[in-house]
Amino acid sequence: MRRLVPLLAAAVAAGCRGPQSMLDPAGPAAAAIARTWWLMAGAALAVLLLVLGLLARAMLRRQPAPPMARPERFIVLGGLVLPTVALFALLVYGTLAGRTVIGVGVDTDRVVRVTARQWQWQFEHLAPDGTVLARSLDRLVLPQGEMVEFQVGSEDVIHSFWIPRLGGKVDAIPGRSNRLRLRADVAGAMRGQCAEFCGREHAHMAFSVEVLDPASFAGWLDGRAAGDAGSTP
Ligand SMILES: [Cu+2]
Repeated sequence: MRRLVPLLAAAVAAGCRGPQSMLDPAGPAAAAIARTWWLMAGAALAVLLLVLGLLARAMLRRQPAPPMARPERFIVLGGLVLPTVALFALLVYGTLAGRTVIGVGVDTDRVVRVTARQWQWQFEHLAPDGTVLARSLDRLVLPQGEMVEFQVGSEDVIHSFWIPRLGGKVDAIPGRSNRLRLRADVAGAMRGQCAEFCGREHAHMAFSVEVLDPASFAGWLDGRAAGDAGSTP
């Protein structure tokens, strides 16, 4: 048992990592989502343990319980007050966390236009005047530590842009440009995925994300701008 517990804990923790794990956040938006997830999981576990404890107490009781003086109080407290307070607290916490997840009001360092189509992702780094500095397909290259505004749209059906280690999803809708601001604080490779069923190849509509340190990113962007901005990766 002494060996089993650390082994089990290691196995469970290993399941939380990986290039597409929302429980392994690499930026502020994903960190806010992971915090909310752990809070909800902890609260749900506490309620489950409470209910199981009460159930065990009732089942193990040898004598029949004496009748309650005011049984309706049990219903009002457990059935109305407890869920109302718990859900309201969660609503307030989730709404406040939502501002961090979308990046409301934060300053951005650069803009990337994301265009989804069946079944491919196109990424374009834009200059302040809107010209395309670099274009890539199914491969997103980002600078470490910079807040990036993604302008997400679609050419055909509704898709959903999602990089679990960086933040939440945003729908890619034809005729619209949805905004999402994300920052990658950790250099390295991760994975993004279309999160809205969009047809036969939906499950394969993934893309790689490469987060480079600022100097390497500047080199990559210069190489792209030098003449092959229109080419694929
Ligand atoms: Cu899709």
